[in-house]
Amino acid sequence: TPVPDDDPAGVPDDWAGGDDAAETGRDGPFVTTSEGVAVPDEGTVDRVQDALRAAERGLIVAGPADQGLSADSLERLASATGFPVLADPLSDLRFGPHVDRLDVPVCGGYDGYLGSDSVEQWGDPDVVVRFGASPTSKPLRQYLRDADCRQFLVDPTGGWSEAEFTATDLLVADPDATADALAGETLDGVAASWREQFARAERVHWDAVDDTTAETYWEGGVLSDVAALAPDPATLFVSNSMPIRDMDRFGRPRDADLTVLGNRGASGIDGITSTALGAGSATADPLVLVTGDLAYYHDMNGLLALGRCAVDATVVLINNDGGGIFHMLPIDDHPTFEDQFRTPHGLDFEPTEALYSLEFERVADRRQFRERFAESVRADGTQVIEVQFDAGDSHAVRDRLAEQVAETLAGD
Ligand SMILES: Cc1ncc(C[n+]2csc(CCOP(=O)(O)OP(=O)(O)O)c2C)c(N)n1
Repeated sequence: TPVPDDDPAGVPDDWAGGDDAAETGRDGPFVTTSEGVAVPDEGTVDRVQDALRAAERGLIVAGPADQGLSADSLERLASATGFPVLADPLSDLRFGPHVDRLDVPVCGGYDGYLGSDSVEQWGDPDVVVRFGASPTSKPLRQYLRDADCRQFLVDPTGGWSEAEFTATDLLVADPDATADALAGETLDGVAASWREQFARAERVHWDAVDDTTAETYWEGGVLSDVAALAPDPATLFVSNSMPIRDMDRFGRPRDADLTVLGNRGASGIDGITSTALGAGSATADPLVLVTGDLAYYHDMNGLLALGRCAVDATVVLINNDGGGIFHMLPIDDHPTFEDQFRTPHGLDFEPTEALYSLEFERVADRRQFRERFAESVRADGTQVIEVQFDAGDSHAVRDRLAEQVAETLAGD
């Protein structure tokens, strides 16, 4: 098609009109950005410290955050206040050396026990200091929503990023600067019994998880094993739907440098594999991706990045043939449930081995899974370890486990 003024000789030599930058690009970014650190003023620090000092039942809640509160500042604040810490898996504070170093409990099992009658009898917290976004855990969000207490939300962007709108005070300041300023004085007026209640609930929860997982091969047990067996350091990318919920409830805090990443938000399960492999290409840590079968299927093209971006990964593929999460909806006995909600596909993912030059292995039990996982995280290349489950059975195990924890907590 003839184009008016088209030059048959191609792009003229002087196309840039003498502008070197147009030809060679700039040296450096177009805009240089310098970020400041918002520090809370003295009056605010005094005011918050007064509230923390007066608290008998205080809590620190670390929600999902990228480059949020650091472990060092958390340690300082938790030591100064004596408040138990509830650490979301996406807060970057569920795992790390502070877990063993701190005298206060760093809790990771709260999703499994906060809704129980026993916890209700402990009474509401009187002060909560929150960092990051709204927690992944629905029981924790509801606990915070229902608690009649002062809630300080530290949010450097002032975005009021919470789902339940329960904060009473928004502190628009840097998380570390705020925690460090508050920790400048000892504020520990917390009742020892409050700390012990959380410590005991954690013991009961993790004992129940260990016992159940020793007896039963189930989805939650896989997440528990992944958190326990991941090498130190490691980057764990956990898909939406049940994997992140199971990591939240069954990923036990430990002294290991585990960076847990997720992709929760408007894009849903779109691009899980691509995001995980992108994260893997930006770190020297071993990369583990835990994904459901629909998420794996949805972004199978993303596996091309394994070769293109030279990433090695351990992919734990939890195949329950469809969206297992939908069993949690009250429509799981409706005639449309299978076709329109669970959407089983019956796909065999083994051919992704040849397509994307990876190693695919289907394991049959927990022992095999643990062995293959431990080998894979040390091995070169990418291994997809498929574990197959019936989603309904795994939900029944989750329910039984929560009941067992509630019963034990209710006993002496
Ligand atoms: C792009 C996109 N489409 C649809 C959804 C709705 N959705 C939420 S969870 C889910 C099921 C995911 O299934 P799977 O990855 O197998 O995990 P499981 O539910 O079995 O844990 C779906 C389809 C979504 N989040 N994102």
